Amino acid sequence: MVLEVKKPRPVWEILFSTHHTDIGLLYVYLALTAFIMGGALALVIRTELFLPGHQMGLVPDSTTFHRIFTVHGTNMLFLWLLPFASGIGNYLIPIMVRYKDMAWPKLNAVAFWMIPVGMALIWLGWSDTSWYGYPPYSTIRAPGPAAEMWIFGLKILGISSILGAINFVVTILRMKHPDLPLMKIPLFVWATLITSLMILVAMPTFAAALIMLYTDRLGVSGFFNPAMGGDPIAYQHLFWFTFHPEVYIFLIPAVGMVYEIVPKFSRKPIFSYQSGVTAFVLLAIVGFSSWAHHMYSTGMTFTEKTVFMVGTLAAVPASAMHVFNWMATMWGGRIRFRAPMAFAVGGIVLFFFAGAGGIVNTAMPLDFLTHDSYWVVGHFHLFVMGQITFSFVGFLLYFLPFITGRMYNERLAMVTFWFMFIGTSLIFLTQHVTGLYGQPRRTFDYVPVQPLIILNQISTVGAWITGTSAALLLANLFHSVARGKPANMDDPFGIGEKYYDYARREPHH
Ligand code: HEM
Ligand SMILES: [Cu+2]
Repeated sequence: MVLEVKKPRPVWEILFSTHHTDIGLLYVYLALTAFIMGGALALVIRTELFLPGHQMGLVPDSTTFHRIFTVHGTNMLFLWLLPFASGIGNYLIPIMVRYKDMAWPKLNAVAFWMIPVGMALIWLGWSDTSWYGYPPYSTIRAPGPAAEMWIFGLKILGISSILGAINFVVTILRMKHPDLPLMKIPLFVWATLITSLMILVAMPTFAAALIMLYTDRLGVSGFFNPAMGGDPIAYQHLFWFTFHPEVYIFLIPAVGMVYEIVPKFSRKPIFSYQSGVTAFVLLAIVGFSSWAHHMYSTGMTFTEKTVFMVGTLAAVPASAMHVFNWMATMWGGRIRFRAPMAFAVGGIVLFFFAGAGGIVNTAMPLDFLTHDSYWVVGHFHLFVMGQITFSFVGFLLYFLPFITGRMYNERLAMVTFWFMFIGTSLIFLTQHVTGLYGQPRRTFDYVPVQPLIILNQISTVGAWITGTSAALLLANLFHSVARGKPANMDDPFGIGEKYYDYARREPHH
């Protein structure tokens, strides 16, 4: 059951493989690469903002700044979060549903190999449309071919995730071992099933919006051009109908991973499996009922706003169900606070703050204060960097011995955790206050007043600390793969439990 890295194989054998563990690892490698590349851009952004005014040399002009945060945002969401979740899913889902591979292994390889293509388009295009690509800027002013490359890059990534989602749904629902009832599959499988179904509902809308954006740019249509009878706000509805649910598509796999970690390291079964499943389903529904909370300030009627406010607030109990479930699992458990557990628990703490900030955005009168300010940047980063990235890193460490047969350095991993936790809190909790002081997002300069300077400097120092933690993580991973101590494969974390759940019980093909 311990594999790949132990018996070296020629690289091309892995690259041309259609086996789900190989594809899974390719996804994970690509995602980690993207995380580091996107993180480097984040450091550039924050360093530029260390002082008001224009830091000569680092970012030559405001257009370059726009290009940097556009690629950073697009990269982090579509090349770090989605591929990492798909990678772990590819690796584990067939094992967890007891089938020999994904339902369609070749399709699986195709879906993976579309991602490097999309990645190349996005990085080489270096678009400045922001990851929203809102018209009219994206249709009238944004320079080509950057914007076209961004459109086609996202298009390819979107199709890839649709293909991947179909494969997951079919694998889980059709290939599942007949002796394994749906209400017995691990919660991580439920998480993957729900996110895949959400992708199938959400993505086609955005695929259509991208085509409309492209033909608008060509001048052959005017879907979003008022002069031709179009409506730029329509784009925002299409966009958020996909991308508000998308935040749950990012979040739910991370929640599934926490469900793998918390019970094992608390040495207690999950408090309530049913409430976990229920909360996944509720989150999926709520995800689609709340897209227009991104658009309170676009002039909707009071009734519309109220409906979306209630729809959005419904996410609170659904998310809280997961958190209560984790806390009740930990309660009275014999907790072993090793690094994977530290990352999971740290993620839960940041999840709490992210949710609390979200309630403020949801309350529509308050949203008029926070909208498009740094508050929002702080809020959604507590999700994407806090809860989601923390869960991913925790899971990666947890899973490492299983993949490589070797152990990472526990002490270094705990130092990494504290750096990342303190750094992330410094950046993004502070940004809430920055936003209340009125700093708008997506600008590379700010008013040189004392509070703003200090707040930005705290954020930037936090970013450097977080950057250091990422470097430590990488060093630990490399060291562990090459020279780590052989792990005790019966019980690598001393939690009195075999990796039994992840051992293949069907023959390898
Ligand atoms: C050390 C970690 C990070 C730092 C310091 C950082 C910093 C930033 C900054 C300063 C912006 C520009 C905000 C604006 O002006 O609107 C930004 C945007 C963004 N970041 Fe990050 N980021 C980090 C990690 C991440 C991660 C892990 C993700 C996703 C998983 C992510 C996703 C995004 C997205 C989606 C945007 C929005 C871009 C846009 O508004 O068009 N970031 N980030
Ligand atoms: Cu939203």
